[in-house]
Amino acid sequence: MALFRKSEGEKPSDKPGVFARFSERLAGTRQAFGQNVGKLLRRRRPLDASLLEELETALIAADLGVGTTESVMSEIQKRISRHGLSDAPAVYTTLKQILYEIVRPAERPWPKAHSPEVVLLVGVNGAGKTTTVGKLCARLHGEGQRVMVAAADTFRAAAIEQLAAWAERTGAEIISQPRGADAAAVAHDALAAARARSVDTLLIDSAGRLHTQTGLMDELAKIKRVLARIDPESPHEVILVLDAGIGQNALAQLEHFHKAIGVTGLCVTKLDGTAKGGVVFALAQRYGLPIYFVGLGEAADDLRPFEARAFVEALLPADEEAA
Ligand SMILES: Nc1nc2c(ncn2[C@@H]2O[C@H](COP(=O)(O)OP(=O)(O)OP(=O)(O)O)[C@@H](O)[C@H]2O)c(=O)[nH]1
Ligand SMILES: [Mg+2]
Repeated sequence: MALFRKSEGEKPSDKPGVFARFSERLAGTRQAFGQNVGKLLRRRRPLDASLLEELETALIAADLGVGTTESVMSEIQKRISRHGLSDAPAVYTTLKQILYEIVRPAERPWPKAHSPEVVLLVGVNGAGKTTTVGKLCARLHGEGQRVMVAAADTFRAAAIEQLAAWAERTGAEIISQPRGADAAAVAHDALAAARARSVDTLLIDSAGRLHTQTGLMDELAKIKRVLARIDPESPHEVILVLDAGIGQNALAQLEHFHKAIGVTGLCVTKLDGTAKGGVVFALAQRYGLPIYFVGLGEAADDLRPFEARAFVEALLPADEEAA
């Protein structure tokens, strides 16, 4: 069975549903794009140097980040001369296409290559790791999978309880040890149990940490080493969970975590409650990692596979809708 195939209610034929959900939940970021980019480009204004300068500022204000804005602007310049663009609405259409091309490679299904598929979720405090594990449990359970979670955040008793509550709600098995236990030992026991019980997917929750906390970053490396002792290819995925609300800081977090332990994919959470979702473009460009999922709310079904087209359309709607 294909892991993470689209579940009920979001088959490719159900694009309007996916588009509507993205549109509705991305209201904050859409407003940021509308106020900055949309307002500027939807007027029938001739294309000149000042328009392009204002566009550059607008993209930075919409949280694309300086580097991504620069590459977008240089691509726009190329297409202006290639296609003879002459007014703002033509640039709007071209910009949408360029933004789509940036995020399109990040829309990649999670490859199913192992059984159990071992997934380690990492990130700073409060990014949404435990909630994402819970939502993934619900999603995979809905696909008929046998799912296990490992409570490798052993710092707080509340963290273990939070995960246990998700496991109970979603029918997942849980492996935990009392607070203060060695996180790597929990991960080790969980993988051994997952193999013995023919689990399809093992999701390992981890404690929030900053890259400056060397001891905690070393702990992640230890979890990886210990897992690899049982299955040299595991963990098969290391997913960095990033809170979209932190804007450009997400990029620095990606740099640090990637350097420290090697990240294989991203989950961008809390896109529903922020105006800073433009950072997704910068994240998609950096390292070319897949964005497996986005968090569009707190409920179990608010974790959605990233859809590049729906994302761009939500932020920069078609001219007729946007007017
Ligand atoms: N609106 C919204 N809230 C979210 C989303 N994902 C997570 N949250 C909320 O963010 C808060 C923190 O989520 P957790 O899952 O506990 O974060 P964590 O990374 O496990 O936190 P630590 O274990 O303390 O490091 C909770 O209140 C979640 O409900 C999302 O996509 N949208
Ligand atoms: Mg947590």
